[in-house]
Amino acid sequence: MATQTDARELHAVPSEEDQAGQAYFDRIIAEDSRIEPSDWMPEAYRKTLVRQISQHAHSEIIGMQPEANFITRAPSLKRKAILMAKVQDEAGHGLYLYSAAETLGTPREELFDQLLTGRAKYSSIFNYPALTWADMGAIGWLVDGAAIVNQVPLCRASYGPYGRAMVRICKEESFHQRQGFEILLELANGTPAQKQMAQDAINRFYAPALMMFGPNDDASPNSQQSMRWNIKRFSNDELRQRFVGMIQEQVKVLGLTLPDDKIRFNEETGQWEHGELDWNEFYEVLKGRGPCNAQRMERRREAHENGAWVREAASAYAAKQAQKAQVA
Ligand code: BYC
Repeated sequence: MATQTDARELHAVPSEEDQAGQAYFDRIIAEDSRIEPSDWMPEAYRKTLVRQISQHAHSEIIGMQPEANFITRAPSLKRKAILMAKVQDEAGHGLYLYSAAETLGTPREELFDQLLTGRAKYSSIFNYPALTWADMGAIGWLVDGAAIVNQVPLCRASYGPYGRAMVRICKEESFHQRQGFEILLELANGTPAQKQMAQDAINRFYAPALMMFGPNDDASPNSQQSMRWNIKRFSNDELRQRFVGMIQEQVKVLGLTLPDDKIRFNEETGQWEHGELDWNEFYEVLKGRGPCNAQRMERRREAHENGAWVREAASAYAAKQAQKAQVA
């Protein structure tokens, strides 16, 4: 009888099917082509994708909260309609992404459970409060702006359903960024108090937006492997520097400033440089100790419970339709 160790060793020898699968996978990645749901893929690749795509989905869903709080406080009907559309877009992004993650074999209920029990991460940025109307501008310009810089390369991610979902998401994010910029532009050209409100929002969101790209490259455990698999195309620092270069130009149009006197273009490296970020603060937020973590999670759990009847009704309807189809 095989001992446990023997059984593990036997299991460690890849089957012919796995070897052929691995060879196919390696070729597709080397050709910079796409892996589809029915293709063989290494378990670690599948796991990384479920992790990243589901965290991204959770971020979209939790990310609805800071802006949703301002729908009733928008300064005009037009602003209210635009903000409602934006928040709905974020819900849509969450749904495309949960669908993409499900194609990897993890059911949505399990992903929800991971979020609701605090086992899954979501973007650090959404644990900061939105205090004034100008924050709607700063979120659109800086948060959606950072999201675009991070996500445009993900349109070329090697996993087909993820890359395809990102194409539509990025189109909508560019509208979001422009609406945020426009809110700030109007405030910046308003009264001195309005201009100050816009500056204050930028001051508060600048560093947290830069942290959205993740830890510095030398502290990023997943980047190298994700880049080898063509999931990520650029490192966290490369994208962060690109973002700084972009916003330091745009802020001039606003007639406002970024709260960082270390921003400069390094001619030698061809990269933008910026001041040190407070990584202690970042890890505190990741551990659930940011300014709004508890509030965001409480609100999410409440919304999930309140939506139970919708899920039940949808399941009952689906079961009824399936039964009808069987009878027919
Ligand atoms: N916040 O090895 P690393 C939006 C985690 S939604 C929290 O560099 P990776 C919007 C990371 O997950 C925007 N956690 O990781 C919505 C990892 O932990 P685990 C959301 C972070 O995966 C509504 C650990 O730290 N965008 O735009 O190679 C309204 C080490 O990091 C963060 C996406 O999700 C963070 N900021 O790279 C408005 C984009 N950074 O999993 C706007 C897709 C890092 O090992 N995701 N961590 O326990 C990605 O591109 C990558 O997952 C990341 C991290 C760049 C975020």
